[in-house]
Amino acid sequence: MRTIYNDRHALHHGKVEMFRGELMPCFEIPARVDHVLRELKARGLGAIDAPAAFDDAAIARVHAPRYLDFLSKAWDEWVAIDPANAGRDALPSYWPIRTFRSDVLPASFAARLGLFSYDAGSPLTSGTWTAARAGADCALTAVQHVLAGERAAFALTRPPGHHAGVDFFGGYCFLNNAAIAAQALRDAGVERVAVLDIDYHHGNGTQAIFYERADVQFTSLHGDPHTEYPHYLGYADERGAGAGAGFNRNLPLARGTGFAAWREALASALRGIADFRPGAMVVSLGLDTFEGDPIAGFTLATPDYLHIGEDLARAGLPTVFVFEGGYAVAEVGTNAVNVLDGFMQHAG
Ligand code: SP5
Ligand code: ZN
Repeated sequence: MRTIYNDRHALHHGKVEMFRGELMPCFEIPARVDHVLRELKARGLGAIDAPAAFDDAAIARVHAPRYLDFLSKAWDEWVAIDPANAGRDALPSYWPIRTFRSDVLPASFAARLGLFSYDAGSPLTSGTWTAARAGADCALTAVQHVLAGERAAFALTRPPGHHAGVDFFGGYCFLNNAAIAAQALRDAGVERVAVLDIDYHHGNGTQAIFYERADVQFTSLHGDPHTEYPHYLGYADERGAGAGAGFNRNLPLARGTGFAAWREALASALRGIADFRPGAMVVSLGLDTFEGDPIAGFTLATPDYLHIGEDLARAGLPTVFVFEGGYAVAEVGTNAVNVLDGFMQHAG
């Protein structure tokens, strides 16, 4: 399987995130991708290519113009407030929740930082825009290879994407690479696209982007949002709305769920995807379902990821894999490549 990779991911390197009233070191760090890259090379999984450069049009198919405008200039605005900010990450401290206005773009940078985000765990850094933008190029390049007839391709990129919505960042995510890939497949003429999200956390951004659409089906296996981040979306009764009614499916699982129950849920998810008869599938590949993950609660073990790849291959669909979460840094490479390796062994 071909991997699309660019080292610009490392330009996004947050220092701290807010947790229990304290700033603690970020979990989402460049070394995550370095480990996956090393494992891909060690196991000779396939070519590792640089992405092609795409203009902003494919990204603007998913994200709002005022959000892209904000993100692309945010770092310069942050440093303009105070030159000392060059040595600090930008983290929001207030947000316009219910009863506040979101139509006004305040002059204050801090106010706009809150308007376009939903948590204090996703630092914006000097290289965030460049890294996220290169990541979207990786996803779009992976799409091109699949459109050209390759069975599958892997966008190895960070920051991750599935928590980012049309006009907000959060959950370490800034541009929704999986959604951008799915939309690109649609725009290239694939009539129905399935997005399968197997990150530990519900892909609230991806769900929201496609919630009222019948042409992109979203299915997610994740920790029960009653107890797990992102808490405010991802419940089983969210089935889509309007034209999209019936095209959204959430399979929340209790903290502590092991591979047997998780794999049954995956089988159910794949049956729903088969019923949709998609022309292609985008997999949001999070590895934070691993038993050793520091911020998640499932108990999947390293060999289980080979079986996940096998099950995904048996869906028989042209597949774009997009790297998402997974914070057990020493093991994330083996776990990710196990999925891809298991897939290729059964891709037929
Ligand atoms: C892409 C992705 O996996 N994003 C996850 C974002 C989760 N952010 C909030 C995590 C809060 C849990 N912190 C637990 C610290 C345990 N010491
Ligand atoms: Zn996650």
